[in-house]
Amino acid sequence: MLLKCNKTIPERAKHFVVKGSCTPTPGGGCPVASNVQTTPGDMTERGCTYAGCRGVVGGPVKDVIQLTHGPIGCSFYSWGYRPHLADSDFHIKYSFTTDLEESNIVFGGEQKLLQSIIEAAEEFPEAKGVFVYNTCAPALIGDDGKDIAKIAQEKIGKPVVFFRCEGFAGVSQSLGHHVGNETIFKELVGSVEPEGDFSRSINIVGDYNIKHDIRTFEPLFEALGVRIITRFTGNVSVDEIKIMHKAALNVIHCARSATYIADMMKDKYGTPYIHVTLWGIKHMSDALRATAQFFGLEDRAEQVIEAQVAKIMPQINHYRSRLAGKKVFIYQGGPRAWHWPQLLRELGMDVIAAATTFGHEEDYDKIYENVGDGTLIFDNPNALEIEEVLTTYQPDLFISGNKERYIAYKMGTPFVNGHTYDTGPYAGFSGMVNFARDIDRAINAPVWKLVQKKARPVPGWNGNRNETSMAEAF
Ligand code: CFM
Repeated sequence: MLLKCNKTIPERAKHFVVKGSCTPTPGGGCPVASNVQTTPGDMTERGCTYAGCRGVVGGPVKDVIQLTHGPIGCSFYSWGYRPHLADSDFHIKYSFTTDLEESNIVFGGEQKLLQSIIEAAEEFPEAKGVFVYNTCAPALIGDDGKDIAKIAQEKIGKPVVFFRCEGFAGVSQSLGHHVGNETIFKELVGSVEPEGDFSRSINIVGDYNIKHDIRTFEPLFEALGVRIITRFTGNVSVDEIKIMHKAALNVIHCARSATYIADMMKDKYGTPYIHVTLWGIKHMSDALRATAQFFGLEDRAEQVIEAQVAKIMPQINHYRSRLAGKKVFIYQGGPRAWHWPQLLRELGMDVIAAATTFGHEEDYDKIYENVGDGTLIFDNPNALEIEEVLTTYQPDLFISGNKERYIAYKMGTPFVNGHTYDTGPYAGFSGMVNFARDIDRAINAPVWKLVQKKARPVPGWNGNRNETSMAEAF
């Protein structure tokens, strides 16, 4: 399917399908093309491998020096945009960089890296280690950062973990997740053997504590009698990562960014894992049930679920009565686009268009499974495509990130920030109420009475960037 705005890049057609009018893959999955290099001319919103490693997986570790080996911009623009909160703020408050300049590119940056690690460790003795992220520049000139990390580790007497996550390495930030998982697993997991009974313990794998999501569900697992030892990687310390191999079960939330480490733990330590969703009433209940079943605690799970659901239902029913029948366009980085259709149905709403920035085949298969016929599913959107979809599909709500917020407002579409949350947290039972409240505020805001609510095309613009410029259209 080719949008009007893609007349000049017909390669985009294979990244769009409509469920019900496309031929599924032989396995019954979604036939959309994904996880491939962006076509030249397509102004992608994707991030780089460094972004996925530093911003998503490594960055939330709360007690290490987060050091970017590269030009200063890589450090500044990866600092503080994602609210992976913790009960301390060292990882958010400071950003460290080797600040590579022209002379370092000419003569090499290794010496500067070594000095930076030592200086930062001396300046902040409270830090429990150093995470060093490689960027494009030192990778291109051939700095051996891994070797420097080894030397530095001996000098400072704390772990120095080097991530080979140079930005150009993959087609999106997704490779950075993989690099982050693999490096942390190899360098840290299992490096300490604690005493104690871990028979009723789990790791939450792939939750990054966006706006304190973990606070909504950690007490629920505790109420089952299950202890979370490591949260990979939201509100987590280096010492907790070192012992994560002791858990009896890995409970995976974000399958896209963190199944890698669970697979490696399964191979090396035999740790089983389950995939769950921790947003929404049905999903959260299912997650507690599946965890309880593993430990033979089914009765407790039913008690916890019953009490929690009873508590939130009056508010959920209130919001449902205000939101029922509304149509949603959801565009997220990856899995949230398939985690959330169920949750939106619980509020009486339907997804009519769904997209991801870097989802893989499995993510699109899950979206396909979770939406109805007629839903547009597409991959790696750009701003013009988003405008066209808002115009032609006329959703009542657009759930996406801050990059898209003003496209939505410009087009007159109510918007909720699904990446970093408008208020949050959104996970767990109590988070579901926050999510419903934010959606209600967006859709039923009085401002829509004053402006035309539905997305509309710019007058005179036919969607083809070559034929009529936006400036002419105005
Ligand atoms: Fe996993 Fe995430 Fe997501 Fe992700 Fe992200 Fe995020 Fe996301 Mo933004 S780890 S894939 S790289 S659930 S930062 S907490 S919201 S794009 S859908």
